[in-house]
Amino acid sequence: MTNQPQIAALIADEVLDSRGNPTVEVTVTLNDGTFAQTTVPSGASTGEFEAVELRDGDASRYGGKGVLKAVANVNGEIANALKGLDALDQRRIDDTLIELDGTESKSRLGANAILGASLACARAAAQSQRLALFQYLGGADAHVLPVPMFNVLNGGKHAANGPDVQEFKLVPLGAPTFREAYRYGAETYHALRAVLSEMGVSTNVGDEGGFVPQLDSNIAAMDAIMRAIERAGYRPGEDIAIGLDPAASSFYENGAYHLTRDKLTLATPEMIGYWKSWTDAYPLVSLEDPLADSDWSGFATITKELGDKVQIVGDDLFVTNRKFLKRGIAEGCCNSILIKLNQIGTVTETMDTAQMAFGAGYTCLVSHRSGETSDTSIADLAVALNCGQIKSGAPARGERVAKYNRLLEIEKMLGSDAMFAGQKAFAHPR
Ligand code: 2PG
Ligand code: MG
Repeated sequence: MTNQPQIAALIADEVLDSRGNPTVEVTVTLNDGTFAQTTVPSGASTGEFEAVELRDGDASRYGGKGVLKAVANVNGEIANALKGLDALDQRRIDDTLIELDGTESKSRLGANAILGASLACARAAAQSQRLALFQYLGGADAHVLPVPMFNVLNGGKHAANGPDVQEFKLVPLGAPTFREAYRYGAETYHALRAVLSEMGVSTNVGDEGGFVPQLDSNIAAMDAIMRAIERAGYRPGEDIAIGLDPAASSFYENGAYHLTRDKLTLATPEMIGYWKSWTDAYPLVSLEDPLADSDWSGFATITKELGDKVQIVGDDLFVTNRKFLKRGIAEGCCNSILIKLNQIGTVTETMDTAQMAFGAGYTCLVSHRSGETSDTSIADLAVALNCGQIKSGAPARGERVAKYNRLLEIEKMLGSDAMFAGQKAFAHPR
């Protein structure tokens, strides 16, 4: 017999996330005495085919958003099924969870319950082996520090009265190290606050810590960001590029894109033309969900037209699911995929999706959710995958900087082995 650590117990609880909504926290104990905890994030602009987050629907508690059912599923069925399993066999743990749930969408037990269990097990296993999570998940080769994408200007579903475009992100790809990239981002964030103040618009912040100015057009936000980059003393494009997540499904209705700020209603070809003009005028390196998640043929067209200039990222389109990524690869949609653990629901499936993407020459961008906690697992996941890109919101607000601060720690642990992805992270258009 081996002395592999086994799962001894799982205990879940209902806690609150950064938006004040309930979420699932799971603590796993192993028979060697190790224990580890994780908390599950939650999205607002969710893809139609994401794994299902189980909410109680009891209007008398948290407006129906309670997660007591998901918590009970962890404490009951899930704990029973996982108890005694080899804690180091993550694939078996995750397969057990998937089979136990029995649905394609993880709607019976809840993707929040399942991810909480899956990730807590991975964290406990790493700890029992005295490894950091990134080393446990990524092995000896995990050494690439991702380029952070700092969401400094929020709109869409993350910010009432903001731009239609959900995320305007600073991409400090010219920095020599992660630590310096973090500094570039924070300094430019503060410069942006000054630029917006001078313009006489609000510097209140949205769900991901970016400012929410009331501007007359979406492109006005781009100009403010360009000014902020320069004011902070950086060269747009060379030191700091720009990434966008329009989250276009959120302004797509009846077959057209409705840009309220611009007073425009656009069909797909015009929407593509709109993004083309932005790509020509600004140092854009990443464009996520530029079209709605039902607009597969539009995605193929925009990838063909702009994919050699800018990374086209599928988030709502792929929902971290191999089934949709496979279709995207076959149809030439995107050259990059957003990687979110809770869109698919287990650690193993998440990593399998990333591997499929790499195999097809797609880049991977590891992502937080708009509803977050202080859990830092995604920082480790990004390094484990050596994928070179992460987005975790602004370089401000506790739940956002927790991930970036964890990357500082990882960079220090790796010492001279650490390699900052930099420009190279964006050098592989399909
Ligand atoms: C996104 C995410 C994270 P949400 O669209 O990429 O920024 O938002 O978590 O609301 O889906
Ligand atoms: Mg997105």
